[in-house]
Parts: sequence; structure tokens; C-alpha cells
Amino acid sequence: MAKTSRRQALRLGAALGSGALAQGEEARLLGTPLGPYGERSRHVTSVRTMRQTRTPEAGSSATPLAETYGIITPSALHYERHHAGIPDIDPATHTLTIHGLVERPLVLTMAELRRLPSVSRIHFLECGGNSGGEWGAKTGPDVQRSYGLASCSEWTGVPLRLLLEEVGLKPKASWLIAEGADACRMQRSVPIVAALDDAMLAYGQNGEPLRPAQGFPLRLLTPGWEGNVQVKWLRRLHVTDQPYMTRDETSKYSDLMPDGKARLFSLPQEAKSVITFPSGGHTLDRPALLELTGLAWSGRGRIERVEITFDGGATWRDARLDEPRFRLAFTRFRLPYRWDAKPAAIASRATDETGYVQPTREQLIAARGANSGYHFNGIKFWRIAAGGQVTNADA
Ligand SMILES: Nc1nc2c(c(=O)[nH]1)N[C@H]1C(S)=C(S)[C@@H](COP(=O)(O)O)O[C@H]1N2
Ligand SMILES: [Mo]
Repeated sequence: MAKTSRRQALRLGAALGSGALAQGEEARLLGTPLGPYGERSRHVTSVRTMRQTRTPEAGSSATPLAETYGIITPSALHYERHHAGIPDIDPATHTLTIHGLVERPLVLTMAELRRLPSVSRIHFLECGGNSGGEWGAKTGPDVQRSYGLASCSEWTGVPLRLLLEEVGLKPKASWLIAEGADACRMQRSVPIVAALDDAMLAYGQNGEPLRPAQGFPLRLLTPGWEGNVQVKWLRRLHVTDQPYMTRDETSKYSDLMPDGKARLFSLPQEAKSVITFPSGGHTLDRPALLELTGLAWSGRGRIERVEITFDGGATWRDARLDEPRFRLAFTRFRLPYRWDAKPAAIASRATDETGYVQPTREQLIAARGANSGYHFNGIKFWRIAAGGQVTNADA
């Protein structure tokens, strides 16, 4: 029905030879009827990019950061990182077990969890390997493929602290081993430290239940920490007095230093920012006033300041930050920019509420060497050519 109407309207427009009139007529035709679950416009096509591998169950997909507005990542575009595929879990039978060094071990159903006092908060989630190519290996040509393993959602769940009080930690309790219900039973050791006060057992994302890719029906959320510890499809918390030293906290997600030793449990994601427009792959077609924009975040709190350089780091200007600025969340920055068709090297530099300033790539390599593929948060440059082509300066 709708299709026929559209075709008729097009014919009418051609017959009259007047675009404006044809458009007016078209607007009066009936649209499509109501629907039970919303879809975006067929004219909107941004998608996650998937790293091509022979084992797509153990891969990642990246958020199109240059094609999202504000600070919230649509759930359908949230980045994904799975080690053994997405399990299909029935929330009616899923349980969470909390045991080990506790006074009162607990097994909770999802219905029981959802009845407990809860919180909703906006937080970013970032893979510890995000922008790892920028260390010097292979980085992506655009912001999606180089920085897209980071997203930001409103999460809803039960504060972890509430459940730890309920089970009663024994004096020696100092680690939680979080275990997923996916095929690899992914496990991470989580230190019981003050920062864990922000943690929650999340069952909601952007107003609805978690997407299966994000851990439906339950995930551990430790805001500000590397994505890997935020175990999805959470089925068990084993309270211990030491870490398990699992694969993902020893050979993976650790930073091999120049002296041959590795930094382990480097959990907070340090302050970081990236310009999303203009960025790699964009073309500025003529000299014009543009809105430069991007995202900044810190695993240690709120973003206080973002500065922009247009001249390769010689001079810096403050960008405007969108309000409100949430702790441990994306902050959107903006700055009007007149591009004069001259080559430029643009970058952003974030400062968080602890006073920590995002380092240069060179400072980061001087401190940590270039053996690591994880935890890269150096200042990110894009190059604009005289012809307007924008490229990754480090690709
Ligand atoms: N059970 C389980 N939890 C997991 C993973 C996994 O493969 N299995 N991947 C981890 C990694 S490496 C990251 S970066 C985040 C990704 O979360 P997302 O897919 O919701 O973006 O989940 C973490 N939690
Ligand atoms: Mo990750």
C-alpha cells in the first residue's frame, strides 16, 4: 500500500515538473502504520565495522563514533567483544551465585535481582585494547576502526556493594572472581577496592534490558575500568583472598614493559579523547566554518577540560564541553573551526578532575615502551591535506 502511494507521488512530481509542489503532495500521503518495536529510518545506514577473522565468535565490532550524536551510543551500535560468541540465555532460569569467603552464600534469580534497590547511571565502556594499533602496529584509517571499541550507555542495575553487604565478606576477602556463562566461562579477578563502589550488576541498558551482545540478562559493570573485567552473562562471583591469574589478566590485557616485566591489573582507563569530526576518511570540500567535535572520557572521574590544536601541537585552544558532565562517561566537546584549505594537524587533549593530562604518544612510549597493545591513551592527531582529505596521522 505505502509502496504504491510513493510511486504514484513520484509520477505526479515528474508530470508537473515542479519539485516543490510534488513534495507538498507527497507529504499528504498516508505513512506507514504503527509498529510494535521501532526501527531507524531506511535512509540511516551507519553500522558497526567487524574485524574480519575466521572465528567471528571470538572477534570484535566497532562503534561508528563519527556517526553518533551526543554521548549515548545507541544499543544497536554498541561495540562488541566476545571470546566465545553470544550465548542465548533464558532469564527465567539464569542465576547468579555468590560464594567463597562470605558469611551467607547466595543464589539469586533474575526476578530476585530486579526486586532489589537499583541505580541508573551513564558510563562509558572501553576495551583495554581500544586504539591499541596506535602504539605503532596497525591502526585503522578512521576513528571507527582505530577508536571504536568504546561506547557509552545508561546502565541500570543493583549496586555491587549492596550484594557484598548482604553476603557478608569474611576478613580475608579481597578479590572477586567474576565468571560468565558463555562457552569459554570467561573469568576475571576483580580486586575489592574503593573504586568498586561504582560497580553494579547491570540488567538494563538505555532504558531496556541489556542487549544479548552486552551480556543479557546480567553483566558486571565496573565503571571506568577496562572492558575485559566487566564480565557479561554473569553467573558467578567467587570471593577469594587472591586473584586466579586467568588468561585474560596475564597473557592478555597486561602491559609488557621495556624491562621485560608486565603491568598486571592496570584496570582504570586513563583520560583520553579523540576528535570525531573532522577525522580519518572525511573530506572537507571547501573552505568553511565547521563544528569540530569529539569525545573525551576518563576512568578516574569527570572530564574537566579539552584543548584543541590545529597546528600539530604548537598552540592549544579550549573546546566547549557539553553539560552535564558525568563521571566515568563520555563528554562531548565542540569548537567552531574555520578551515582555510591549508594543511593542518589537529588533535585534542583531555584533562580529568584529578588533574591528569592526556600524554603525547611520545611521552607514553617513553614511559611504557612500545611492546604493549593495550591501554593506549596518547593524544590523537588527524592530518588535513590542502585538498581537504583527512587521514590518520599515525596510520
Ligand atoms: N563473559 C564474557 N564477558 C566479557 C567478554 C567475553 O568474551 N565473555 N569480553 C570482555 C571484553 S574483552 C570486553 S572489551 C567487554 C566488551 O563488552 P561489550 O561487548 O558489551 O562491548 O566485555 C568483556 N566481558
Ligand atoms: Mo576487551
